[in-house]
Amino acid sequence: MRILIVDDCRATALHISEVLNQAGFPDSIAVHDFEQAMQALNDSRKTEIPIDLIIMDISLPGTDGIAATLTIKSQYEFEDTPVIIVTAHDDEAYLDRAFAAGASDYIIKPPSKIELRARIRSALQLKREMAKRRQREQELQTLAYKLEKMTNLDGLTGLANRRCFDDTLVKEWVRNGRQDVPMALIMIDIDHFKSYNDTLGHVDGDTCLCAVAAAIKNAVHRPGDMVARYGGEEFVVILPDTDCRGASAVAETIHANLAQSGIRHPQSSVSCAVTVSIGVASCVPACETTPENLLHAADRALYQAKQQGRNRTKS
Ligand code: GH3
Ligand code: MG
Ligand code: MG
Ligand code: MG
Repeated sequence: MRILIVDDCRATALHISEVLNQAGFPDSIAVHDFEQAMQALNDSRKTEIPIDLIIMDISLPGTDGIAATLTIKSQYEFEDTPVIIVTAHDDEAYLDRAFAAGASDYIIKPPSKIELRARIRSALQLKREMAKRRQREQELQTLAYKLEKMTNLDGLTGLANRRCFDDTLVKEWVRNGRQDVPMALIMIDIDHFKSYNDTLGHVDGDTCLCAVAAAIKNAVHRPGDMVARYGGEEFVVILPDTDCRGASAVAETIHANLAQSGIRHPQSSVSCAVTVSIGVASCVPACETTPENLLHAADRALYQAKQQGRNRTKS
């Protein structure tokens, strides 16, 4: 336990340090004004030997002990460091101000060994409990973040998953409808992926899925666009404020990206490389239609792309 004593009276500082020693806290540093106190705190940060508690006099030259406490407690690194105000003042106005500034306790000088020990122990106990609570909160936050990711992201590709897609589709439907602008859906299905898996195995199949996901992701750039894994080897893209022409251009970029990555497909009837078939649909969301209608339209277009020989886009 390292304790910082801030008192402009050297004799008092020495006395407190002796009392601390007798009370079982031999490691204390005495400083005599606010600047020296900040210096000691900054040194503790640099050397990573923390100061666990501060005993602060009120009457200091320049900045008084209460203002000093306020400054120290407002710094992120020291917000949990307890400050005990020790003063000759017994005016209750100081007591109020001291606690308002963030002091943990307030002792009238001269403190007895027993009082000092009891109050220090209590302040340190509170600090430990606070640290434990903060750690628990942090663990819970990390867990909540992981859970949120797990519910919204596809574990293999890192894209949004089906659940996230369903939510976003409805939100975008409402938003684009309100703005009276078209929105587009792109459905993408890998060609002959079953034979890819059957020939090269599921591990290579998974790697291929990730590469296709990247080719799709690299084709969309607007902040509101969303790429999701719809299921198995099917992907879907939501393009807000986009008509059929704009969406078809994105689809062509997806074909081009994939051609550029040149993933070999030993069994493809289309080419030697992995290709995709794409269905595009777009509409201005209105009362008489539903997001499902748009999804079905994209799905129908995809079916046509498959029927007409794969590795193409239909709208
Ligand atoms: P088409 O050109 O008509 O789309 O033919 P296809 O073989 O791609 O279509 P089909 O629906 O018959 O096969 C899809 C295959 O996708 C079946 C399965 O082996 C594979 N698949 C689905 N999900 C995964 C996955 O998570 N990992 C891997 N490796 N393969 C998957
Ligand atoms: Mg003083
Ligand atoms: Mg499929
Ligand atoms: Mg397929």
